[in-house]
Amino acid sequence: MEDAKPIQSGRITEYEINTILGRIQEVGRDLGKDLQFIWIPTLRSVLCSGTITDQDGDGVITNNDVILWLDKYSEIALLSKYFDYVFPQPGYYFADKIGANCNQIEYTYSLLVDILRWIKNSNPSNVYIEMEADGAVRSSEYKLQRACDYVSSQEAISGSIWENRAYYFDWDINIVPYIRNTCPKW
Ligand SMILES: [Ca+2]
Repeated sequence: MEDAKPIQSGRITEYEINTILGRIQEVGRDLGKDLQFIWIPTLRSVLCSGTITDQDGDGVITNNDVILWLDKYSEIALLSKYFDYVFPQPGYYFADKIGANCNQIEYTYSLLVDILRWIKNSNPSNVYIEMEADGAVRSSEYKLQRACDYVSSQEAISGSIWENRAYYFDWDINIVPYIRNTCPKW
């Protein structure tokens, strides 16, 4: 590829990602195994860095500006072709706000729904979601609700939870059944 582009401040280039993919496929052939190349990018790096400005020019900052911001700065649509699956981390469980280092705009449930709709509609079909939670769900109704919102937001968009998902649950796998006591489809 001649148009190798530095990704995220030059830490890795598109050319290098393609080279890693080639190596994985080569090893997979040697071993006779179907190896997969999976990417779990954090959306917080795009959503929290910088002050989100009025992208659509209507004078107010709304969900639409956040979606246009993602269109402008996310590299997921560009790079997902190199991966078997991509599971963006919405960051909603961890961040109550986004923009200017997670301190500018409320990360509301309606924004989560719009961001998941963006994941589905503005990215290739191998892009899904990472479910996110940690031990705080055990002691905080608020955190448990934020975790369960990942289920209802997928259902709001697709009528059901997405068929492929990655999971972040800190170090304790028992977090998953704990959350499922409240929202069984998590
Ligand atoms: Ca606006």
